[in-house]
Amino acid sequence: MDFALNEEQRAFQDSARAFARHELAPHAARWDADEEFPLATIRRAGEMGFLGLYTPEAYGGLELPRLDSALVFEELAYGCTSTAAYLTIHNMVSWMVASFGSPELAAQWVPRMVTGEVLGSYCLTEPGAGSDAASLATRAERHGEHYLLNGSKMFISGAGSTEALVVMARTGGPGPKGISAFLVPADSPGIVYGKKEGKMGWNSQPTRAISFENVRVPLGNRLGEEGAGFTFAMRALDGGRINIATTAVGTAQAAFDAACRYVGEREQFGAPLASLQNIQFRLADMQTELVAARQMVRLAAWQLDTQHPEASAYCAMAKRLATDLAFNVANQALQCFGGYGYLRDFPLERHVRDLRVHQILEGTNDIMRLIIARRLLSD
Ligand code: FAD
Ligand code: 2MC
Repeated sequence: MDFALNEEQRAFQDSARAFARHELAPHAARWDADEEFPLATIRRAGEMGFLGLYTPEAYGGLELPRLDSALVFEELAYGCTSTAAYLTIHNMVSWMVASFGSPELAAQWVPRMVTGEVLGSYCLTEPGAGSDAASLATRAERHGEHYLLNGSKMFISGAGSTEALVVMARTGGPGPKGISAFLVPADSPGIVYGKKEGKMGWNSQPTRAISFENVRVPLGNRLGEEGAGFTFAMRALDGGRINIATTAVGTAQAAFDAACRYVGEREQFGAPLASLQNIQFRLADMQTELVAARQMVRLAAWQLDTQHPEASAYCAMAKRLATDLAFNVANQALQCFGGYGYLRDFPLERHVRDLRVHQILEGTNDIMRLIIARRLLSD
């Protein structure tokens, strides 16, 4: 067993770190305040390969293992959590189209997704179907050579600024087996986007509801067979949960590093805060939690790469643990800053706001517990 990263992994990490420091970090506070979706920067991320990290090489992606991809996403989140998180969703979408779409559909869309010419959104959640995703009600009725899509989606990341929607919709009866997945061009007639949601964090990417009214979707835009869509959506989320976990770790590391610098400089009672044992112990716990979270994420990513039968449960464990620990680390880092941590002049409050949603989306941490418990009680 070797925990060291190899030369190639370190090289990817270094290039992501440089991109995060130069292209993301200097602008993250402004993107947050102005709620700006940084399209030009996202396209530059495409030039670096970050829009197709685990997308097959056949369609222009890097086809990296999930472990290597997680290293890159962690570094990108160090620079801007919200932008890095959108990049992970885009990667998940392009991977779905490449993996489950017909070769013709994949060849038509995926190479443009890898460059950033086409950006993607993942559309599972509905107003009435959040955690219970298999109860979704959006319908796709077949009419000859196309489907007619009707229904609505909620909380869709990137919506209104993306070109490709992967939509899970019902083609059959109730439950997961009645669900199919489709690639829907985002400008199709009959699609209406809701207002940009006002959010606590993740402000450099828009989130909107989408409604579909008699949207024509060609038969060839279905991913795989009818009824396979829910399994595709869940398989995508296994990797997605690693991504949400690793971006949480990268953000918590940024908060931790800022706290370490601050307590060395800030003096109270005639000495730097770092000389106080309670501050030292707080930092020691934060560092321990960061290492534990990171290692759990890498273990889950390795399980997914090796198609381990326990991989889905480990992805859920990694997401639950890393997002809870990362939120705690960032919150403790904010505490080290005292009142200054609460000011927008410092990045701590943004880190805490951004991290909060990692405990909610791509399956709440309660749903992660449900997945883990079902697995451990199943044998
Ligand atoms: P609910 O399912 O109503 O849950 C409410 C509470 O009840 C939670 O605490 C939950 O843990 C708990 N709960 C529910 N069921 C159980 C249970 N069986 N056992 C124990 N506790 C339970 N979705 C997409 O499809 N695409 C996106 O791009 C996307 N982006 C998002 C971006 C943001 C900023 C946000 C906030 C959400 C996004 N989502 C997206 C939706 C997200 O995945 C859902 O919000 C999430 O899955 C929870 O669903 P819900 O909000 O309906 O909560
Ligand atoms: N990989 C492959 N197949 C899977 C799977 C996985 N990880 N998870 C489930 N399946 C299959 C499962 O095997 C079953 O098929 P079969 O009967 O043939 O064995 C089928 O899918 C149904 O699974 P369940 O019986 O577990 O379905 P149930 O409805 O009981 O629970 C649950 C599913 C709760 C795990 C799922 O609804 C879930 O993950 N909910 C959370 C929703 C969520 O994560 N939303 C995220 C939206 S995206 C987002 O937030 C973004 C920011 C992008």
